[in-house]
Amino acid sequence: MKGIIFTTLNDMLQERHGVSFWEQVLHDVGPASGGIYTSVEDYPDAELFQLVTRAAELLGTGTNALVQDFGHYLFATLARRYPVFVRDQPEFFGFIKSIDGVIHKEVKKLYHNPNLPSMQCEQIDESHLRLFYRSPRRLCRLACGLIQGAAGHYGERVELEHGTCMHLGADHCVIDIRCK
Ligand code: MNH
Ligand code: ZN
Repeated sequence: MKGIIFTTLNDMLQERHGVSFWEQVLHDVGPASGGIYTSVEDYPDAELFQLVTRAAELLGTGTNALVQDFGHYLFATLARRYPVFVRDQPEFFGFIKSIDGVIHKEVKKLYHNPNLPSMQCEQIDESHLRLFYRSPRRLCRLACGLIQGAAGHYGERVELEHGTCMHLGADHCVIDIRCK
């Protein structure tokens, strides 16, 4: 996993819960990296899962909810860092449809060996987009949060429905996005 994911998790938890909370998480997890993350390096996926799991335990919230919140927060960071991707897409569904073929394709040129999901889209009707998420990392909750962040950016009120899920034994996840 790219360092930007870790530095952003660090930012979010520190901003919302204080520097001592983040230090507690690092202390409890004892990551091999020492917890000093830089955006240009790669860190083990397992380390991210450990950090999120411990933070959720300390906060008394569910891991799924925290991962989704993190996705929402992460969208703002990514959009600030790569404004061209939102600038090029005037509409919310257009933006979501551009993730696989444009955004993550560019990410592959910018970063060395990024681990990216596959996200295919099927437009059901003008207010309903169906997303097929596939990734061995099974970060569908992160995807849901990123989608919510993007919806907020485009001023859309959305309802997400995540029925079919890899965490429930399916070989892919389906996320239905409905604009209200
Ligand atoms: Mn996207 C991971 C860039 C928008 C879904 N995304 C990553 C990574 C980068 C990245 C970099 C980290 C790759 C790695 O660790 O090796 N993503 C972007 C950028 C934008 C973006 C620059 C827009 C700006 N991404 C989105 C949106 C979604 C999304 C919107 C949601 C639908 N991205 C993901 C998911 C992952 C990810 C989910 C986590 C990896 C995985 O699921 O396998
Ligand atoms: Zn899922």
